[in-house]
Amino acid sequence: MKSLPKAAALLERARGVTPGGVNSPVRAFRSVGGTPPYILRGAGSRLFDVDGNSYIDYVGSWGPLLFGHLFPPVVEALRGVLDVGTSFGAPTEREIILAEKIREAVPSMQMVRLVNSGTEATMSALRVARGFTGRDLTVKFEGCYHGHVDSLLVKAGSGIATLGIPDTAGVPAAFADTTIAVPYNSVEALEAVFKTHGDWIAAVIVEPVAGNMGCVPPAPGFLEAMRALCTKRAAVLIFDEVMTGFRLARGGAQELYGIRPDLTTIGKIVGGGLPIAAYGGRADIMAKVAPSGPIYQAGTLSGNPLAVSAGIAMLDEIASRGPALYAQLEARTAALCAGAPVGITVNRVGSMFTWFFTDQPVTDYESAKRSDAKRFGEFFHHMLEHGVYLAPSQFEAGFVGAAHSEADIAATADAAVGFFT
Ligand code: HOZ
Repeated sequence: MKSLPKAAALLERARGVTPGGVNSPVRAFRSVGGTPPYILRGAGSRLFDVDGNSYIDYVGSWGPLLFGHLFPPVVEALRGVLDVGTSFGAPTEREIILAEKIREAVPSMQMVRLVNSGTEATMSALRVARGFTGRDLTVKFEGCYHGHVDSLLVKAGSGIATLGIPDTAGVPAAFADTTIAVPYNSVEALEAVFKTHGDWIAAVIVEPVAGNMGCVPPAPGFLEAMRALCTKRAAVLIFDEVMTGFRLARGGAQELYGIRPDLTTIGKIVGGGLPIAAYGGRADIMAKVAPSGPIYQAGTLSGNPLAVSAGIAMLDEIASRGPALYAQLEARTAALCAGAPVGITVNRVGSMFTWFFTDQPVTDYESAKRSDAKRFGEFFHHMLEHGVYLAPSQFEAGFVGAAHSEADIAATADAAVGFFT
């Protein structure tokens, strides 16, 4: 394992003041062991740590950095805001501009509400679905993660899967009981749940391409069947596109697969590294949100000028690069994932990818869990030693961005081949 003496000292210090020494659990490297590098700065596709190492970064702040670190248009937009004020808690024209740009890219989001994190977006979307339908139950999929919303921490992926936490302490049973979790990609299981509970289901929430159990694509027909069932039983279909939004296509997974959800949550790329997210969808549903309607949701920093300006810069860049951006991401990620050896299953959709340490197909949470965690840990540390920064968990997706050069990709593929041979 890489020796990181300065990081080790910082981690020790951090443990005295923060639980586990980190502000989000997966960062602690618990499932892979060793010490997390402490980051000094980023530039383009690279991270630089306090121990003098540099890494090609495939975490990209867990997804937002589609154009890499310190992307000049975002930096410039932020500088502009610093001259006028960083938070007003009052309406600004910028918020309208961003909401209009979101709607232009994702037409199903007819009305948009800006919030501060993906968790807030999914929490709010669920409340809106319940308020709109007058029903209480939510259907989610095992291994999907929708932030740390009480009722959505049932059979969740990401850190919950990484740390193997079965039931999160502090979530009242009454909240967890409002959620039914079914296997990802199982139309049969979804039909069965609707058969039994259809009259009480407010919403089905899904990562249309799962990223929080590693990357798991939807099987052909899965999203279509979900859409049809929700329409038939008047349940609200929520696409959690916090990870896939603006990543798999300008219009997200819903554009890629041609499915129109009722509500959508977005985050990550829409802030380019600043804390912002949004939920939105059908105008008749969103009209129920306060102050237009009776469903309450609010936030002091919602729509704050820094995050909104970064978002505008990101969406302008995405629009101006057009389909060529996604063609480039597709080609680079395909090159990275080509030539996986026997015994490894590579899942990839666009620029999201995961190397699973199993020779069996990974189509849901159960098959993802069959991956050899010990071998993944060895691979992870091999890559780190070779200057490649991957997510420290088998249950997270990797992200290629527009800042990754062909040389970055070739160096990363070489490092991986070095492990496998
Ligand atoms: N749950 C996040 C990724 N799926 C990780 C958040 C973080 O550690 O920053």
